[in-house]
Amino acid sequence: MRLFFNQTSPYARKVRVAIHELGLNDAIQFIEVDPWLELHHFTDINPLSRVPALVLANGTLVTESDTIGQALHGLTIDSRLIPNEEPARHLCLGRVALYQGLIDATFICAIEGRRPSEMRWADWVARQERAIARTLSSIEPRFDLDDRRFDLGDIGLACALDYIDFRAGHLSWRSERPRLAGWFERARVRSSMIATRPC
Ligand SMILES: N[C@@H](CCC(=O)N[C@@H](CS)C(=O)NCC(=O)O)C(=O)O
Repeated sequence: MRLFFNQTSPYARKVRVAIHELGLNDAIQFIEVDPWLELHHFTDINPLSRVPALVLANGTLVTESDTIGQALHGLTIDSRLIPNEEPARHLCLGRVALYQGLIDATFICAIEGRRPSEMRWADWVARQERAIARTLSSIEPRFDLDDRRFDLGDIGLACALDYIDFRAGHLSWRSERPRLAGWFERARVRSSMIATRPC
C-alpha cells in the first residue's frame, strides 16, 4: 500500500497517526507530495491532487481522511479505530465528523491567511473562529474523554487541537477548557502523535 501525504496536512496526519496506532507502518510506503503543485506523478494517481490518498494493495485509490480511516479499520481484526458494536460505533463516527469540522474550520482560516490581503474575507474567518470556539466549548462538558481509548474520533480531536495550535495559536483555547487541555496534554505525547508532528 502507498500513502501520499504531506508533513503539514492535518488530514494526512490523522491517517498517519491511525497507521502508527495500528502498527501498520511497515506495510505502507509513505510518499511525500505537495498537492498544491498538481504534478503529474501525483495527479495521475489522485486526479483531485489532494492529500491524503491511499492506494490499496490491489491498486484501489481511497481519498478523504475519514474514508481512509474506515479502510484501515477494515484491514484489522480488532476495533481499536472504530467500535464494532452500536451505539459505540455511531458515537465514534459522530465524534470523527465533528472533529473533522474543527480541522476544516481551522484550514479555512489558514487558507484565507494565504490570500493577498485585499482578497481576504475577515467575516468568513471570524465565523470559522466562532465555530471552533463553540465546538471546543461543547466538548469540554459533554464528551467522554477516555484515556483508555484512542479511536478514530480521538485521533481526529488530537490532530485538530494540534492543528489549531499550529495555525491558529492566537485562539488560546486552553484556559476556559481545562478538561480538554488536560486530555490533549496526554494525547499529544503518544508516540503516534510525536512521530507525525509537522516539521
Ligand atoms: N476532506 C479532505 C481534505 C483534504 C485536503 O483538503 N487536503 C489538502 C492538504 S491539507 C490538500 O491536499 N489540498 C490541495 C487542494 O485542495 O487542491 C480529507 O479529509 O482528506
